[in-house]
Amino acid sequence: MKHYLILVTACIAALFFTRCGQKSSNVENTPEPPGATEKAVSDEITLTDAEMERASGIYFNTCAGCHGTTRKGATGPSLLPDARTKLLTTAGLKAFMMNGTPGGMPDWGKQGILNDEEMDLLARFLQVPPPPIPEYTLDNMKASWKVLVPVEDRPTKPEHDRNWQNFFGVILRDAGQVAIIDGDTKEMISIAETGFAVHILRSSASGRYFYSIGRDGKVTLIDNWMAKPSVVAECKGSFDARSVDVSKYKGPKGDFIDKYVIMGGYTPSHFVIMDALTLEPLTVVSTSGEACDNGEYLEEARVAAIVASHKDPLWVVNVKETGMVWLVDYTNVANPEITKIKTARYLHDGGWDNTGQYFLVAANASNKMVVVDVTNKKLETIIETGIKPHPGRGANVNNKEHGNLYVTGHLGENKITFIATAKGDNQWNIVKNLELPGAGGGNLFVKTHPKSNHLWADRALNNEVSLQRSIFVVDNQTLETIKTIEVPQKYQGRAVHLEYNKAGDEVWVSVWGKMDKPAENAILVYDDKTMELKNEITGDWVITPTGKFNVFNTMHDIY
Ligand code: DHE
Repeated sequence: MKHYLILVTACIAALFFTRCGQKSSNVENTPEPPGATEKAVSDEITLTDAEMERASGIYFNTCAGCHGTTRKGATGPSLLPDARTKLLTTAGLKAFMMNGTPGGMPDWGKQGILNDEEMDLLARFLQVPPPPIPEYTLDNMKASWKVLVPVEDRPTKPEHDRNWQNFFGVILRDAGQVAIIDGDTKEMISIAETGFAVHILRSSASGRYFYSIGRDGKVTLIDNWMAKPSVVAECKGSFDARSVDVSKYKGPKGDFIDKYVIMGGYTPSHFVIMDALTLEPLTVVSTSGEACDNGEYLEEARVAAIVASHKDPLWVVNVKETGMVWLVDYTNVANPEITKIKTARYLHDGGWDNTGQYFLVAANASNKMVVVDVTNKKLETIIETGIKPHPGRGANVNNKEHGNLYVTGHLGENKITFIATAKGDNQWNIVKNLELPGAGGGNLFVKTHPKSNHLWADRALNNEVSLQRSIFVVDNQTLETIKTIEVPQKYQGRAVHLEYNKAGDEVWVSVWGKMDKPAENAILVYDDKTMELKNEITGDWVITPTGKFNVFNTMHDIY
């Protein structure tokens, strides 16, 4: 994993800080950021050009997700010299990097991701001003755009007789690949080359295609109807990204099915609308703007979760730093109409309630869940939950006493929160805060299925190794934990992310181990009813599996 990280670090640093006309292989027109390699000097600390370039790459990979590219802070605190880092000093900053924090900062040093020399370099980098964010324009995107298999050369019906709506796309994070697995037979049928550290997959509205988005900002399009599902198009929409979704509104004549795709950029902060079948970039809209609470103008206003409404031609675009939820109408993509709703900071991940009217999103640095009434285009309510809510897409539990309950876990404390969503006096009340067995938070994902009476939760970011390796099963009626399952000892890594099969009777879990030890990585399949392990999907190709996405459940937003 380490060697790959260093390689990728170097590549991304090169993208950000190229000089003398050097070009990345992906993006021929990548512009040169002004002053990016100028020598940085603070009162006591200096970095050479080469150190600045290397430190920027390491920062980009390990820190920017939580602290922001401009280092103003988001899920994690500000890392600007004036605010904080000079006071902490090189030794103090290194201690944080080595040990992490109970609030969710990973222990990069202890995990062996950063060595002493790298932590020292990064600690010095954090005490000088950050480099500016480079531009990335529609022309840059067009230069990166490739159609590998034109639409007219793609199959008109599936080239296999597999149950493709039960396919799983599994992210092989550090291999830069996505595995397509037949959910009925558990066979790996294809490995698609997708690019650096794919973050999520989403299914097209028809389910035929998977879209992946990577930390390199690249969207790839995978065709599940091909005999061997493969990448048929790709386009890089930004330097860095986490979200992608498709147009899911049928419209009077099914006009928007497999019509558009939207990707959200972290760096630069913008969203891009592309043609869903070719990935031709069509429209770019900057998300920089005023913060929801104090009106401050923020250039770094990254796009966090994006979801697509099934009821209206709308995408819900969550702008992290400004705390604004944008409802983007895609009926006129050349000039999309946008409704901007002030909520809370910093927006991260979320999902639909069971009716598809309300979208619930974590404002994780405010310890709140925001509820947006998407049908009526307004803020519904904001709910105090716990320290750093992290729902993923959340889960919709069908509880006999309270009706539907939307569920989120928390990174910063041991709390699984159940929120009543059914209309009536109890709507938006927390009906239960569940403590899982063992101390501390670190829950990343929860999942259930309409056909199941169980909610499954991981604990991947807990400080305790045995809890990182455990998954927890909760009864949807009593809302109590009924089983704790530690993954088999032969697999060494964190148990992360859960996904049901189409029928809702199996739960798939990744064991995210080291890149150079595939035998210690696995995708485990549990029987949802008996909670027994029924399949272990392993092989040389199972390298750092993280998110898994079932075609049927993803196209219908079943969670
Ligand atoms: Fe994620 C979802 C951002 C770290 C695996 N992650 C999301 C979403 C965002 C996000 C904004 C919602 C996307 C959507 O629904 O449109 N994630 C970030 C970060 O900024 C952060 C904290 C740090 C970073 O630098 O990336 C981060 N995420 C991680 C991980 O370390 C995980 C465990 C493995 C990895 O890929 O690095 C991880 N994130 C995931 C997964 C989802 C996700 C699997 C989708 C869950 C789902 O069921 O939809």
